[in-house]
Parts: sequence; structure tokens; C-alpha cells
Amino acid sequence: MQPMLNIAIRAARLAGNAISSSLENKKSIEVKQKGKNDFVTNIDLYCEELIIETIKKAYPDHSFTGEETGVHNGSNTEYRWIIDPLDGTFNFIRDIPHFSVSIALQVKGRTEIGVVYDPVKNELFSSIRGTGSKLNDQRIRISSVPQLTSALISIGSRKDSNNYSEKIISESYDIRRLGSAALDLCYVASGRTDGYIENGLKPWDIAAGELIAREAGAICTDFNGSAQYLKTGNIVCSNVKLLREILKNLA
Ligand code: 2AM
Ligand code: CA
Ligand code: CA
Ligand code: CA
Repeated sequence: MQPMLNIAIRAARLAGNAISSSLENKKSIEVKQKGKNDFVTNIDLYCEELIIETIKKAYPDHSFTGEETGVHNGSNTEYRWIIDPLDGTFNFIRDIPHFSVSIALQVKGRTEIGVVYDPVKNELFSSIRGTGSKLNDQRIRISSVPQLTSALISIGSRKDSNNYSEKIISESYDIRRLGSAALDLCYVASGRTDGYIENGLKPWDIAAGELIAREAGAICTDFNGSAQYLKTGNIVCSNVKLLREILKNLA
């Protein structure tokens, strides 16, 4: 898996550098509205193509699913790269320096590699299943905060997250709404936050980050405690004790 991780890291850094350069020349950024609260730019599209091209050069038979260009099947559909070229597009558009590139590799439907790269802070989170997680070259580990009253929870920044956020705001120590789902999971992985809750996500938002979080000791479930979060798009992520308490508050 290490050679594949290296390729994923190369692709993530290339895309991240392209995103950073585009911010130096803001006139080069073209914004289009995709849905009610969903925007896309020419940079999202450019980066998705760049990532696919970079991985394809090394693995021409692999398959891809990307947020912006959809499904590309190679002759080998058992190896599928799940790509979010720019997670936190709205932050990017508003010049808020918090967004990431997210790349996961699934083999027969199971995530084996995850890379999330924050080009502004030059922070690269990565994991190979079974080997733990890293931030750049350092091993990372989740926090052990056992109860919600002392926990810092990041909740999704999508508007329909308001359904559960009032309860979590009142029960937790404090909350954050940071705007990149992939980084939210990596921040739990590295102990910066104690838990993360969001609904309505797609596989490319969370596939890489949830592996990085789990390999750093976190448990991820959907809102009813089952393991279907990649399918339902609803995810809770934290240490096991805190998770039980969060789930109670979502019920
Ligand atoms: P995106 O930037 O790649 O679209 C906060 O908005 C987080 O939710 C981001 O990770 C964002 O990913 C994700 N997200 C998923 N679906 C969304 C939607 N319909 N509108 C806005 N953000 C969405
Ligand atoms: Ca989007
Ligand atoms: Ca996303
Ligand atoms: Ca995106």
C-alpha cells in the first residue's frame, strides 16, 4: 500500500499547490452555483482532473469517483479512488483559509488509504489501514475527553445541521463550525477537537477522513450507532465514551 499512498500524497500536494496559487491571482477563479448552498469553481474542476491524471499515470487500470466529474471506470473496478478535489469550497471562495484536498483508495469497497491535505497550513494527514495515522511525519491520536460537558465538538456547517446543533451547543463545552468535513475528521484524529457530527454528506467528503480518524483511535457511526455512515452520509466521530453520550443527545 505504501507506493499507492505515495501517489495519493503526490496528487494531493499537486492539487493543493494549484489551489494556493489560484488564491494569489483571484481573477483566475470562476464561481458557479451548483445547488442551493453548493458552489463550484474552475479550480475544483481543474484539481479533480489533475488528481485523476496523476493517479492514472501510475495506475492506468484503476477506477475513480470524484465529486465534480463523477464515475470513471477503468478495467479494474476493485480499486476505486474517491476524490474531493476541494473540500470547503465556500471557505475558499470567501478567502477563509480553511479547506482541503481529500483522496481515499477503496479496494473492493473497503477504504485502505486516506490522505487529506490542507495547503494553507501545509498539513498532510494520512493513513494506511492497520498502521495508524499521521500529521506530516508525526503519529496522531484522538483525545480522551470522556464527557460532553468538557468536549469541544465540531458540527457540520451545512444549514440543515441546525436540526441537532442546538442540543449539542447547550450540552457540550463548546462547538466549532469549520467548513471542511474532511478536516473536521482529521481534527478529531489529532485531538484538536473531541468529536464531530454532520449529516447529508457524500462518500468523497468523509472516506479519507474517517479512515484517518479511526486509525487514530476514533469510532465512527451514523446517528443511530450503526456503521452505515458512508451510505447514509450522517456521521458521528469521537472516542468511544463520548460517542455514546453524543448519540444519546441525537436520539
Ligand atoms: P464541499 O466544500 O466539497 O462542497 C461544509 O459545507 C462541508 O459540507 C464541506 O465539507 C462541503 O463540501 C460539505 N458539503 C456536502 N454537501 C454539501 C452541500 N450540498 N452544500 C454545501 N456543503 C456541502
Ligand atoms: Ca461541493
Ligand atoms: Ca466536500
Ligand atoms: Ca468539493
